[in-house]
Amino acid sequence: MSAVFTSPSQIRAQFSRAMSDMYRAEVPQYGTLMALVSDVNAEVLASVGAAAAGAAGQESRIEVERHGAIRVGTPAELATIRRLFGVMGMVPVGYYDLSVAGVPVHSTAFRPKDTDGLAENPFRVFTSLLRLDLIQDATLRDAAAAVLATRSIFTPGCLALIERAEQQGGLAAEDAARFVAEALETFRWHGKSTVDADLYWKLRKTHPLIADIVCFPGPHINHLTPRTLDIDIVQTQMPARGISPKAVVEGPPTRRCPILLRQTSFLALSEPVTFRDGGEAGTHTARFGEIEQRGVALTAKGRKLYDELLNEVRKVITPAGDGSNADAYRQTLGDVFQAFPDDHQALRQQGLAYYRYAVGNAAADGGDVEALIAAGALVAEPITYEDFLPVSAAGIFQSNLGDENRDDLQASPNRAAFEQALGATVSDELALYAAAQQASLDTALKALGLA
Ligand code: OOG
Ligand code: NI
Repeated sequence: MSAVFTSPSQIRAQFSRAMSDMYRAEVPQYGTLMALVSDVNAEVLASVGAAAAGAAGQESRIEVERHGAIRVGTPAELATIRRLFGVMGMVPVGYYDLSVAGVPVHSTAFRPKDTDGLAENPFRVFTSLLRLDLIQDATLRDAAAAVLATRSIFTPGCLALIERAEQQGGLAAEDAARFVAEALETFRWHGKSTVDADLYWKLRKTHPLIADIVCFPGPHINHLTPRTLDIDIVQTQMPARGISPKAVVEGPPTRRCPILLRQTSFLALSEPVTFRDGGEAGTHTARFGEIEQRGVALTAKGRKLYDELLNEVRKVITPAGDGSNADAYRQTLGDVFQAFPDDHQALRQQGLAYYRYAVGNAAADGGDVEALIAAGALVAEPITYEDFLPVSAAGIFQSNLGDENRDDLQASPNRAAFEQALGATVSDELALYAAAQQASLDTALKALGLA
């Protein structure tokens, strides 16, 4: 029966392409950035190859790989977004509390969670839910809630097709194409605010992010991020193409063996907005550009070391928004991260990162995993980190909010409330990597007759 359905991965690929086309038409710098990333990736593939850039066997995926980000206003919106992404085989993975960094949201990433789905199309969307409970001014909080209560961010056609997909267990080709077109509408930019100018400015003064989430018809996509194989080259070449990146790259330093995720962004647009009451028009800055480079996924032990080292760096130096201490920051980051092993054998043997095992060319004489690897009977490739980093995400949020005043926030992670809003639990990303590693090892040992 399912043979008549378009696969979730195909729908996801179609949707990712449609989103990219829409965003390129709305934000021309995104097109410029895509061209730059594609040039640099081609150079890297030709010079050192995919494996050296931390992307062994991922040549075809790299070309279409990107993530996006949206921010929704209510639990009901989040719950329906989950069902919408579910049609495309994207499920919530990970919980990110951004209140620790002064941003009144908590988040998850919708993404394919199995190895095959990631290989078919790794599109992900970082999705944040506004936390009205963190707005202290009760009048403003109520006004924001009232605005959100009246909007409907999904087209009727989209809702009907989500339901059909859930009931049938999939969508036929024609429905899938219509679903992609209808779903896209939720993420479109609208320059006309749904509120009066006065409320917009009040919310914006409380926190620019709150205005961005509350005052528009829907959760416009705020960036789409292509994956590059060398973020340092892209960062240095951006100015020549008329793009000025934020001063420092978020995440780990430049390394021989890339780990986790490195990201940099640029402020894209100050967009004209008009208001419901015809109040004086203004500009709103919400949409930006970003690039990412992905490395090997770290185990809990590796992640602990990463977090400790990053903390140590930030105790000595915090990157200034204006870039004035960027060189010193890079220097300190590099120095402190000397303590993080930078070759795959060490990372693997010390249990710091995850690897995918496969049968090698040499015959197996038995022995343990290390002996099999040393003999060439078994090979280990890094498993790519498919998720996000809260400290980096906060840096990305901040660099795109401007330096306007905003109220201080109380750090208060609340995963239970997030999952209740979502109507589902979020998967534990570390458990997914561990399972992928174990499954690959089991399969390889069986093939060697050693199971
Ligand atoms: C999301 C920022 C987080 C990332 O790549 O870490 C993010 C947002 O600004 O809505 O996209
Ligand atoms: Ni992003």
